[in-house]
Amino acid sequence: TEEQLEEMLSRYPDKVKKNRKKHLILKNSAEACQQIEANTRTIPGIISQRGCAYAGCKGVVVGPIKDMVHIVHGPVGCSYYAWGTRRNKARADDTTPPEKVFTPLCFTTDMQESDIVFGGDKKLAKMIDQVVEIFHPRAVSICATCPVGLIGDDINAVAKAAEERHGIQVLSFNCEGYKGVSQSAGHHIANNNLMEHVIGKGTAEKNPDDYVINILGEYNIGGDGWELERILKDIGYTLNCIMTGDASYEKIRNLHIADLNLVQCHRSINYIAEMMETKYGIPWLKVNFIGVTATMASLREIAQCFNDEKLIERTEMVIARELARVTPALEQYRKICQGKTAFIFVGGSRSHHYQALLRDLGMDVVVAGYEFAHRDDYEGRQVIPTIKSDADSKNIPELHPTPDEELYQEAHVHLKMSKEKYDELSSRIAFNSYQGMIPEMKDGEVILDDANHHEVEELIRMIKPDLFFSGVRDKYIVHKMGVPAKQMHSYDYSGPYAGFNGSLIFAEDVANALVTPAWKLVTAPWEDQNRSRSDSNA
Ligand code: CFM
Repeated sequence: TEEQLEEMLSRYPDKVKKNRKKHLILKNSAEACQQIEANTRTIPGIISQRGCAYAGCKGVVVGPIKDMVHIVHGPVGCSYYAWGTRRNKARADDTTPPEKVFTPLCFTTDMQESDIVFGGDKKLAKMIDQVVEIFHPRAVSICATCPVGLIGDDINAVAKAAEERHGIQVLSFNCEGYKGVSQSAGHHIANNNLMEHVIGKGTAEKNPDDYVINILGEYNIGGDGWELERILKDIGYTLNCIMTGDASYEKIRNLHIADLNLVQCHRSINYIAEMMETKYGIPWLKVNFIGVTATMASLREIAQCFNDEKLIERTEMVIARELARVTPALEQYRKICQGKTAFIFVGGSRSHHYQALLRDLGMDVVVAGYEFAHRDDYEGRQVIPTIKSDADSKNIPELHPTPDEELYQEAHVHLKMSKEKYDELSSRIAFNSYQGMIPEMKDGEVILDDANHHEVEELIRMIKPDLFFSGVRDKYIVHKMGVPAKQMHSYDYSGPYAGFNGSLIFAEDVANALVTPAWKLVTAPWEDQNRSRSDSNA
């Protein structure tokens, strides 16, 4: 209730309280448009769950590209903590042999004090030479960490010289950690650079009869992308590229040959979706492949996008077959999950996507929050023109691509239909748009931006959800409160969670967590009469 939220905020100094209040909404559909503050600086001293711009660029968008070597120019810790923990899986395929899959490796210049004092650019140049000689990658990326920007190493000049020496593309990303208020800035930097220098440079051709699609913003965490590949290929689509989960540099160069872009994670990749729409005319469709109901709805929408009855039939056939296979087991798990509540706090899209899957299991999401999403991820893209830009958002340049003289085609041509048919379809299918998370939430549920430890603990104490979904930083605190917690970034070594097979694995994991008797044996600090409040915080 409002009073409980007020109580949670009452522990803050006035100025902090005023700030945090804007990041918190109690859903009330009677209010016309509930506005949230997002993508602004975390108050110094507050322990936020956010990451940095480097994490968003190297860790999220660029790092999963498997046939490139990604060099982290910086202290070894920056590289170490972006090494494998996200579980973005990759494997060799028909265009990328095993010796060109570098995902399991970790490359860093391991900057030392002397590099900070005398500059690290020579070390970086030498490292590129060694990497090319030993590993023969198709391309190289350099990602800058905070000290690189502070001392002024010119990674762009190093990259340019190395390109000339080796004849392969060397991309430099000025994604110093401090470049933005969160990893979201890093997504934007990565999107810009890939759009300007990689996408559209390939010469692959498509078969004009094929239905060629990309999935943007799918990173193959725990193998999610492979499950989607299985389903979409089975229906009959030509899956050009999943960006960037298990993606190759080669495929990204040819991203532009698709007829339709599917956008899974809007936050991290909406820039590329939008720019490709402008430059090539390729329409994009926001999808959600998390949960059986959401997956079915997305598959049906995609099928509608191409004017082909056979595709629609085939979609229904695959859906029917998959449903028959997973429903009986899901029903069993649903009996355990029914009526339970969840608190979900993840980066910038999962807190929305997983609500569909939890609803499939009969669960309600009582609190949902994002670490670093923007207002459009909460309220919908229609608010974008009203978002105030500030010094932090101006830090990242906006690219303004124009229609490509050779490759631009109108959306209806991409989708192989008449202009009239496309206009008619657009009235039913929301191309190039996203509704955000808030419209799908129920009255009385809490929406929370950039939460911190205090707020997470207080909300759990007040609401006592049956399950908490977040990351490793608060997982164990929540365990100690007697509430099972699952990591929604890495899936705790499980997965895939996407598509039909994923729903089943997720349901099993959730049901296991709910029936584990251990949680009832933990005495939450507020239930322990012998401990004072200050003890429990210690
Ligand atoms: Fe997109 Fe992601 Fe997410 Fe994200 Fe991330 Fe992630 Fe995430 Mo962790 S790209 S915004 S920056 S869906 S790494 S795969 S789980 S915070 S909600």
